[in-house]
Amino acid sequence: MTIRPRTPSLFRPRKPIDQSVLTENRKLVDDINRRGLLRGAVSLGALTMLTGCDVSEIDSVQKALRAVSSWNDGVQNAIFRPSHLAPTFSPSQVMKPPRFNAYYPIEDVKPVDGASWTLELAGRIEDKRRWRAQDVYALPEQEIIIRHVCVEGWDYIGQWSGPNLREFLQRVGADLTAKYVYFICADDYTESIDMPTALHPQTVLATKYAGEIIGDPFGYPLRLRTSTKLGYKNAKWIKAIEVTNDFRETYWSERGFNWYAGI
Ligand SMILES: Nc1nc2c(c(=O)[nH]1)N[C@H]1C(S)=C(S)[C@@H](COP(=O)(O)O)O[C@H]1N2
Ligand SMILES: [Mo]
Repeated sequence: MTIRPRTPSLFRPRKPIDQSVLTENRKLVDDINRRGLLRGAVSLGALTMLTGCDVSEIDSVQKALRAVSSWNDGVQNAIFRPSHLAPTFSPSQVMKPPRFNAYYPIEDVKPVDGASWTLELAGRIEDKRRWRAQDVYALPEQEIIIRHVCVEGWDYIGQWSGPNLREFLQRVGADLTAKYVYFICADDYTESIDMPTALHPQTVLATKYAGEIIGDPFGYPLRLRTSTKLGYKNAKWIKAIEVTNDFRETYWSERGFNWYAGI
């Protein structure tokens, strides 16, 4: 965003901007409101105050919204406590089966064949040998009973187990000083998380739900489960993991949702 001095309005043709521009950018506005980034709700006035930008043009409104949303990625990252544990729950609170969500309905889930599936490793990883499902399933498991929070406004308690991501990354010789871990999924979905989140003690490559191998709709044979990120960061049907310093947009960040997505 360029911050430019205000031109006196006399010399500038002024198209009146109304709140409809905020409706058009609903995802960004919702994201900013949900995380309480502005005192009160998003308004054109509040955006001008916060960014110091002239938000009287449609373009700059969108830029200001993006700036507020991504500015917060840095802030969220700065206050992230790497080993602070998210609340956990008891087995009696676990919802069975879990609640399904994806960017398409459950009928359109294309099950992954576990027998032919292999996990590809890419980027800053020393040992890039592919993993078969039985080898991933033979690794030591960790169980977490945590709350899943979807931006759509619902949540549930889930019981997930599988190899701890930090241990897995160490085992394959990943560069733990790299910035991001990307997940490429069988359904053309992509997600990535920052390294501190990947190394968080409650971040798991989940293979089981409530003690049983996860069902097809929930990401069989391998999906991510974090305790500190919104639902959409938890990639299902993982087919490749890449460790990298290069930022790339992901499925939802391309569509205006906040990339950091902390809860
Ligand atoms: N591969 C893939 N992973 C995905 C999604 C998706 O569409 N594809 N949707 C995300 C969203 S928005 C949510 S809320 C959770 C839902 O996980 P669940 O079905 O296990 O509750 O998966 C996330 N991971
Ligand atoms: Mo979600």
